[in-house]
Amino acid sequence: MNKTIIVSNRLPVQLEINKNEVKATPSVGGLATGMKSVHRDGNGIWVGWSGLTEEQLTSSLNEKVKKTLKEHQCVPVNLTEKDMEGFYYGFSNKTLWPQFHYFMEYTEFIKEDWETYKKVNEKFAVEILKHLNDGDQVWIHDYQLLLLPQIIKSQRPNTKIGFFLHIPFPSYEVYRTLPWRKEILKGMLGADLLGFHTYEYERHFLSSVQRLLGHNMEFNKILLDGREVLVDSFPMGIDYDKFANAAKAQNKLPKSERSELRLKLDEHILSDPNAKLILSIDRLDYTKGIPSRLQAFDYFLEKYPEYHEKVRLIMLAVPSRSNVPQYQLLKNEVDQLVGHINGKYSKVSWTPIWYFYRSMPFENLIDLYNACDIALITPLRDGMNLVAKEYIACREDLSGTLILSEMTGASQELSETILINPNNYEEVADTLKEVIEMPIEEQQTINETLQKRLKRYNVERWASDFLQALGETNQSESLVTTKRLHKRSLEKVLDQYKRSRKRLLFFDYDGTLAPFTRIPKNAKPTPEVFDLLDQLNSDEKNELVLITGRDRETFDEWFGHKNYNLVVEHGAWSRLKAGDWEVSEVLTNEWFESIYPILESFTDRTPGSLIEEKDYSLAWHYRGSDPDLGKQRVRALISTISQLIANHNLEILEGDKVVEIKVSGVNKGRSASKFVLNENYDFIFAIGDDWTDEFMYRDLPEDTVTVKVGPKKTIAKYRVDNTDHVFEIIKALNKAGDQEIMRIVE
Ligand code: GDG
Repeated sequence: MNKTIIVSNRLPVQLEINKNEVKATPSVGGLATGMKSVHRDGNGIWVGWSGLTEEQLTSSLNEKVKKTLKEHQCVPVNLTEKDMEGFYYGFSNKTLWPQFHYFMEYTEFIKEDWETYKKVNEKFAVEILKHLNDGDQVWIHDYQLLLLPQIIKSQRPNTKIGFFLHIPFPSYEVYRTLPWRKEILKGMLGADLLGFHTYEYERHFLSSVQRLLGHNMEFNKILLDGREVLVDSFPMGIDYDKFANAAKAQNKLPKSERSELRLKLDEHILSDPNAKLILSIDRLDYTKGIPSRLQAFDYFLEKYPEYHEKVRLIMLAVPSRSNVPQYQLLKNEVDQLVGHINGKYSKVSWTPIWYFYRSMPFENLIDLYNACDIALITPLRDGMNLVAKEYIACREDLSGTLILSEMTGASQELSETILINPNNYEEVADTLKEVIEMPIEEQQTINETLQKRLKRYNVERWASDFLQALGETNQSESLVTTKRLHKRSLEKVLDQYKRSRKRLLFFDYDGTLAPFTRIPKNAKPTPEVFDLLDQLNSDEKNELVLITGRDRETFDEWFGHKNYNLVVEHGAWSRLKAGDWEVSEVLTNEWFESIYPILESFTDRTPGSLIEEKDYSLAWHYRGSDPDLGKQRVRALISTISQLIANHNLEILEGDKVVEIKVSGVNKGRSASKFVLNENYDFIFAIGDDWTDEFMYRDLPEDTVTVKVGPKKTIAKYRVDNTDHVFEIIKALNKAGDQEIMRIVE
């Protein structure tokens, strides 16, 4: 039976070692809950670090740990203290975490940490591969494992891999500063499905991929050599019923059974009809904006003294990553601020802040959600923020108000609540006042909408939506209908080639015989290309045609000394063997003078773009430009020249990062078809990468062997990945031709 392998930095169980005996308690975190059914059903396993370093594990203990974890369907990845230092405290939490949360001043780029990060990602892969069978799928979580998808994909190309990032993906301008930016993106692109909490993060990721790796995209699909990566947003939900039911159950408890914490909180509420409790819960992390929140609260108390003795901030800060220096500094800062504010405003009967620096049991967490009138959740950056959602889920009578930072992923889904900019103390203070005064009906209207949404899109739904999308990947129309020219199909083509008497072979140039270059003039044919083409051309059964959109002058310079058939400018000019160039259509270029100045003005305003002037057409290249700007300019250009196009009987061809304006009706299909009329060919072959080559595939006889280079949509029969594969095919054709000659000689 096929299974899902879940992978995250930590396993979803807590281990306790007592006198060499191991006890495991399942974690109750959001991820563990969301994954429960995926993990338990169908023999799923979870791979991750157990929390114990190799140094802590004696060999007998190691066996016990493994055995205990196995009972919980968990597989440990063993890490040393040094691994943890470089991988977790180092690269994950001193580089990726601050950078992805826009804390550039805390971001460190340390080569050794990067090396350890790579090594640990490999260690995870080794463990996964031991358990990975054909048909299994893998779901990898979070920023500690960004390289893992590609490591697995390279070993098991047929395995479906999903990846979900729980933290923000930063804008390109921030991401580009990472020294290992390309390696990280390539690592992530090993996945078939990449999930983010919000569309913003998805957009930032796509933009970085486009700018740094130059891959083509179709909406949210990234087209790689021979496969696609789907990128989408899946906002993570909570275990709604668990929180709502726990809150209900606690509200029902008689006073005698309530926790001490709850009784103390109730005491404050009952002290004054206008008393309010404000809640703040986070891991103690600089991204959560705790010092700013305290400063805003200080400002509120200063600006609105009428709330002294009435309002109290209940602040729970859960210890986190205390090995990282920034977290120690933050702890000191928060301690000082709390001391300062309490010192400044406290009265004998009132302290404005109750501060807890610890983790609380689940029941107490519910007490806090239940008892507090306002939740003040103001991170400076947060991938999602589940606390905000949990607070809403716990409000049984629909009272209470969530004040939420617009820098959290959750703010996208909870837009009906009160959103603030956490850096604006004035706004936070005024909002607090406003919310304290907010009529209950208004609170209820907001919470009703939010509760419905959170109940529907809960964490299980999140997990199942993700897995459904993963299941549907790789079934895109273009990949299904166009076969890859693999060993078997190539053998069939070669066999046909050998048996034929007269062959016609069309080769596009750029992207087919030469990889793309930023400056078109630099894509000169290499000696290898000449060797391959010469050999093809020397077989007298072959009629070789190079067919291109390029200008005549360049092709004459590059191929003029060869006796190949050449067709340039999409068919405006042709040269048969070593003959003279002939205009194949009655063409004019008088229209250049009206179009050229417009192209010039676009070039001036689009850095990296350039105009290519051919005899009968003009091409505007934008491969060197910002991809988004390029696309935007093309739309504007087309709309600017549309009237002129109609007047001069011209047409626009949109190629790969180029737009070409030429006389209508001249295309590769029409020019290729003319060759077919000359002879009775029994093998016709056409290969190209651009959509202008689609005219050939369309117009050549039906039994033509048509091949598309690259991942874009096509009507060709076969597909290959890149120019290297094209060379392999030519080599195979040459070899097939040779063998045939050998047979005749023998
Ligand atoms: C990362 C991203 C993203 C907190 N204190 C206690 C306690 N908690 C529980 C809460 C909540 C969870 O911890 C915290 O989740 P958050 O989402 O708020 O924040 P991160 O830990 O930073 O999580 C974040 C998340 O991943 C999921 O993708 O939302 O943006 O940074 O569930 O209830 N639980 C208990 N005692 C506590 O004292 N029992």
